[in-house]
Amino acid sequence: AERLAGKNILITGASTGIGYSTAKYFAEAGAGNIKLVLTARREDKLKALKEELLKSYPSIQVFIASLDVSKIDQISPFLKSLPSDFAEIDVLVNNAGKALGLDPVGSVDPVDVKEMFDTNVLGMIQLTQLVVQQMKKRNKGDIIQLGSVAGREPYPGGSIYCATKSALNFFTGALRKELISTKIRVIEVEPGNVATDEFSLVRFKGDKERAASVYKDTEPLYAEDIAELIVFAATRKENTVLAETLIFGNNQASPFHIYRG
Ligand code: 8X3
Repeated sequence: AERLAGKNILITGASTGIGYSTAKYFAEAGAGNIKLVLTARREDKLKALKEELLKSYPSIQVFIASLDVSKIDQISPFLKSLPSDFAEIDVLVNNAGKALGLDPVGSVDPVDVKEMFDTNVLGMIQLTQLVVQQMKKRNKGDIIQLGSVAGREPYPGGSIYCATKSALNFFTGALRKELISTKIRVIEVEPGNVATDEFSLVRFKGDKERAASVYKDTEPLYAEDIAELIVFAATRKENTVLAETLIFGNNQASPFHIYRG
């Protein structure tokens, strides 16, 4: 808790899944003394989360704002609109992201290609560029990136999603190297399958059966498992950077190696 004391943490995609769990885990780990800036497209979901957080941790400060990171023109105005108490970001969690479909090259809808790149890559880059400017001025801060096993090992049907996550991985690696002389830490977590409420449902456009089949007969990771890792990374001593962490459920060892008992 001491290592998080007074910190201002910005989480994108906080309405559900890993972002939602990460907000809760930071609230808990912050022992009442942190600030959270929570963004997502759906403000009603953020409102409910804010109420829930304040009920359990009345002394934390929470600011919510509707933000679609794929609309990159809206990112700078959003940062400028933050109340002064929330304006300096100590920890940025670039969580917002999505996969759409599992179609082979030749059949991927160009609308999906654009949406994945806009969200997972261009929005993430724009937000990071703006936040890193302020972190550089203060010579501190943590940038926590949601990568994926898909950014390390491409799989059939994942051409676009894998390309976005490998773009994130290389962007992140370059940034970490640029910042070696600073106190800014650049951290990437790379999950395998995580059974969240929406990731596979969004990928398969509402097909519940297909979404459930991804995790069927395995014990997958859950959003909380990734949230725990993110908070762990943010609470290491200042000398320590969890640069890249590949994290799987115990029944998975690659996109192709999944034991279904
Ligand atoms: C999520 C993991 O395997 O669906 O990033 O690409 S996977």
